[in-house]
Amino acid sequence: MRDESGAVIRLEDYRPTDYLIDRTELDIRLDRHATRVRATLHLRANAAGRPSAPLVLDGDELRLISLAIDGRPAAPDAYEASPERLVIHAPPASPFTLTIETEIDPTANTKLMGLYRSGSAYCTQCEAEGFRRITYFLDRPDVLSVFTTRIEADRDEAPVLLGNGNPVKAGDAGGGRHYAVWHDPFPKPCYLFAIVGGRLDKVADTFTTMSGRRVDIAVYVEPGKAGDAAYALDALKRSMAWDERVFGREYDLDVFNVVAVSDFNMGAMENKGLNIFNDKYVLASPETATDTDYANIEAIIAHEYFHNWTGNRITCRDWFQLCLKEGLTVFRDQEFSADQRSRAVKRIADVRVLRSQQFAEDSGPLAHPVRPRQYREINNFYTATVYEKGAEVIRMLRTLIGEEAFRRGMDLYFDRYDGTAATIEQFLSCFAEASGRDLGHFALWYEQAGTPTVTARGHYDPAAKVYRLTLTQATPPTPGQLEKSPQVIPISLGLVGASGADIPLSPPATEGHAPGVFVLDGPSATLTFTDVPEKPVPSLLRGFSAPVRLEIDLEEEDLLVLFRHDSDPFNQWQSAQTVATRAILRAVAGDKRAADHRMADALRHFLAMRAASDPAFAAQVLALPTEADIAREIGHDVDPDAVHHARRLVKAEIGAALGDELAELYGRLTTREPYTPDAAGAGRRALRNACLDLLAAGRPAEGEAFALHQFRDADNMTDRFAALSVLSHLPGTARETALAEFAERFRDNALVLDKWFSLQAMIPETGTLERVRGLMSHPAFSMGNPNRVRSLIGSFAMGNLTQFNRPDGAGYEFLADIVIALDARNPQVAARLLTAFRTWKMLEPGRRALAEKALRRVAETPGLSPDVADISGRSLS
Ligand code: 0A1
Ligand code: ZN
Repeated sequence: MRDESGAVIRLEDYRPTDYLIDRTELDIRLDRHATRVRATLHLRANAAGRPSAPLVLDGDELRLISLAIDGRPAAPDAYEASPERLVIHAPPASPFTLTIETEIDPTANTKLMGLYRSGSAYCTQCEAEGFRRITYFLDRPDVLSVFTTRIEADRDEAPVLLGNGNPVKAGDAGGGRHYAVWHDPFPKPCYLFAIVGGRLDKVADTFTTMSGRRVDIAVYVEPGKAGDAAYALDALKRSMAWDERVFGREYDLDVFNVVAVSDFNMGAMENKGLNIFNDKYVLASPETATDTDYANIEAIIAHEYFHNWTGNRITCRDWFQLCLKEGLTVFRDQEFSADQRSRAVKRIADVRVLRSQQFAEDSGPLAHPVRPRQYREINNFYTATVYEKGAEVIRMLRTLIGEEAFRRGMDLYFDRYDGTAATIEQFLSCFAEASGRDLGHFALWYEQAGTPTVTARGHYDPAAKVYRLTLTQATPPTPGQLEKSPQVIPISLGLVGASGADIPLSPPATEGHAPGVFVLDGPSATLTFTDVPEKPVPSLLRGFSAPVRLEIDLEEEDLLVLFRHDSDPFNQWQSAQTVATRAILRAVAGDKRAADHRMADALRHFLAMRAASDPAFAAQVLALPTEADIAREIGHDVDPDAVHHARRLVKAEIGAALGDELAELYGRLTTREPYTPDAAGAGRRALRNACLDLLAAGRPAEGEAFALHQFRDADNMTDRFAALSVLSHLPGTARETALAEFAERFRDNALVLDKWFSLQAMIPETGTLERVRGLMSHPAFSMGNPNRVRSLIGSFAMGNLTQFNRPDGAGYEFLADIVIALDARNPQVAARLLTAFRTWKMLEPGRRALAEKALRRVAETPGLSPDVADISGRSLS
C-alpha cells in the first residue's frame, strides 16, 4: 500500500487481493550486514480477485538474490524486481509456489522497521508495513498465512532464537552456527510476524489456562537485567487470568514470550506469541521506576496480551479498520487496570490523557475520524483518536446497550469472526444482534471527527416541582468535514439535592437504558424530571460517559456542592478541576487574586475528610489542570506565557492558603515502610508528593527544604524523582546540585537518564532551549535511540508550553531542524515529533506566524519521507 509518490489511499477503493498466500516458509540466516532470507510462498488465486492477474508483491529497500517459480529458477522476462516491488507477469496455474531469496542489512536499518539490531540483538518490527523490508510479500492485513520460520545464527552471538508460535526443532548448523524452527498454526497477516535472536537473559514461569493447558511464559531482557523483569512477568500472568475471567478468552499456544529491546519506535508490539517491547515498558525496580512506570508496564503488558484475541485471532481487513483492534484493546486494558487498582482514579487518569492528547488532536489540523477514510502514510494514524477515542466509543457502546448485551456481543464477535480480517461494520453488527438495537446512528462516531460540545441549561419550577434540562450538541468543523451531524451521546446524570444526596429520577432513564443514562441523539432535547422536591444541582456526564466537552452554567457554589457530595467520584474530581480552571482563566484575564477562599476552604475540608481514606483520589484532586488544558479552554489567540503565569499564581495562592494543612499531611504520610508498587502504597506516595508540589508553590523556601531532604533520603524512584521534579521548578543551586547528583547516581541506566533529560527539557525558563541543546552532547544522548529523542526533544516540544512556544520562534526553529535531520534516519520518530505543532493554529498571531514559518521550512525540504511530508502537509492545510 506504500506509494513513494505520496498518493492517497482510500477506504472506498478497497478490493480483495488477486492471490492468497496459504503458507509461508521462511529460512532466515542472521548476519549483521548480510542476512539472507529465503521465503517460500504457497500461493493460490483468490476467488474474490481478478483471474490471471499479474502478481504484485510489496517490497521496501529489498535486494533480490534469486527467484524460483514452482521450484524452477524464474526466466528473466517472467518477472520484474525493484527494491519496492516484485511483479510476476503471468503466474502459473493455481496453486503455485514462489521461492524468493533476498539479502538485507539489519545494521544499516535505522528506521527500526523490518529486521534491525537493538544493542547486540536482532529483532523485528513489522506493523504496519515492515514485513516488506524482510521479503517480498502481499503486505496487507487481509492476507492470512500460516508461517513456519527457521532462524539460523552464530551460536555465540545469538544463543537465543525466538519466533512466532511454538518451537518445533532446534540444533546445530555447523561452523559455529545453530538454528531453531518455529511454527505458528494460526493464520496471521505478516504484520504480526516476528523473530528475535541474541544473547538475552530471561525470567520464566508457567500459566495454566482455564481448560488446564500449561503455557510456558517468559520475559527476555538484555544480559544483566533479568532482576528488573519480575513485575512484567507477574502482570502478564494477571492479564492472562483476567481475560479468561472477564471475557472468557483463553490463550492458544504452548508458549508466550515477551522480549524487551532498548531501540523501539513505539511502546510495544503484539506479534503472535512473541510480543516485543520497548524496554521502558518492561524493566522496573523500586530504585529506578516510578509508580507511574509500574502502572504503565502493567497496562501495556496487558494491552499487548489482549491483542491475542482482539487483533490477532480477529485482525483488521485493511488499515482503515485499525481502531477495530486498537480502540477495543485499549478499552480492554483500561478495564483491566481499573480492576487491578482504583476504578475512579484510573478513569480520571484516562480522561486526562484523552483530553490532553485526543482533544488537542481533534481541535487542530490533524483531526481525523476514529476510522479515517483516507491516508497517505499509515504510520501516522497510530493516534490518540484511533486509540483513545476508539476506546471511548466502545465504552459508550457498553453504556448504551448495557453490560450484559455488551458481553453477548463480544462473544458473538469472537465466535463469528475468529480467524478472519474484519471490519467495524461486522463488529457493530454483533452488538446490534445481541442487543436488538439499531446501531446505524451510533456508527457515526467512527466517521465524524471533532469533539462535540454539549451545552446544558437547567430550569427548576418550584410550584410544579419540575426540573427541565435542555441539552444541545454541536461539533466544530474539521479538515475535510465542514458539516457535522448530531451524534448519539449517552449522558449519565444525577440530580443532587442540598443535602448532597441524589434525588430519585423520574423518569429514571431514557427508555430502554440503565438507570441514570439519558441519550441525546438530536441537535437538542429537553429532559423533564417530575417530583423534584427542591432545586437540584445537575451532575452531568458522570464517569465521563461520552468524549465531549460539557458547557454548563453552574455557579461556583453549585460546583462546590458537587465537589463535596457527588456520589460519582469522577464528577467530584471534575467539579474541583472546573473551579480551578475558572480561577486560572480569571488570572489570565488579569485578576490578581484569582483563587477565592471558597476553593481553599473546600479543599481543606476535602483533605480532612478524604486524604486518609482515599489518598490516590485526593492526589488527583490536588493536581491543577495543566497549562495545555487551560490553553485548550481558551481555544484561540493563546499566549502561553500568560497561561503559565496565571496557573502559577493560582497554584501559589492555593499552596499558601493550605500551607499548614499540606505540611502537616506531608509529614503524616511520611512512612518508613519498604517500597512496594501496589496501588495503596502508590496512592499514599502520590498524595504526599502532590502536597509537596503545592507547598513548594505556596511556600518555596519550605518546599525546597522538604524536597531536597526527600530527594536525598528517598529509597525509591517515585519519591526521589517527585522531589527532583519539584526542585526543577525552583531556580538556584539546590536544583543544579540535585540534578548533578541524580545524573551521577544513575549514569549507567539509560531509562533513568531519560527521566533526567525529560525533566530538564520541561523547565519553564528562558535558558531551557540552551540547556536542551547542551544535553544533546551528553554522552548518554543519542539521536539513534527513540527513547532518548522523545525524552529530551519530545518533552521540550510537547511538555514545555512556554519554551517551545518562545515568542522569538527559536523553539519552533529548533524542532524543525531536528525533524529535518532525524527524518533521514528514522522517519516515524521524526513525524511523531513534528505533531508538536498540532495546536499551532490556536496561538496568538505572532507565534502563529513563526510556527507556520518553521512548519513551511520543513514541508519545503527536498527528499522528505512520506511520514514527515504527510504531517507537515496536513498541519499546514
Ligand atoms: N500495535 C501496537 C502499536 C505499534 C504500532 C506500530 C509500531 O511500529 C511502527 C509498533 C507498535 C500496539 O498497539 O501496541
Ligand atoms: Zn494496540
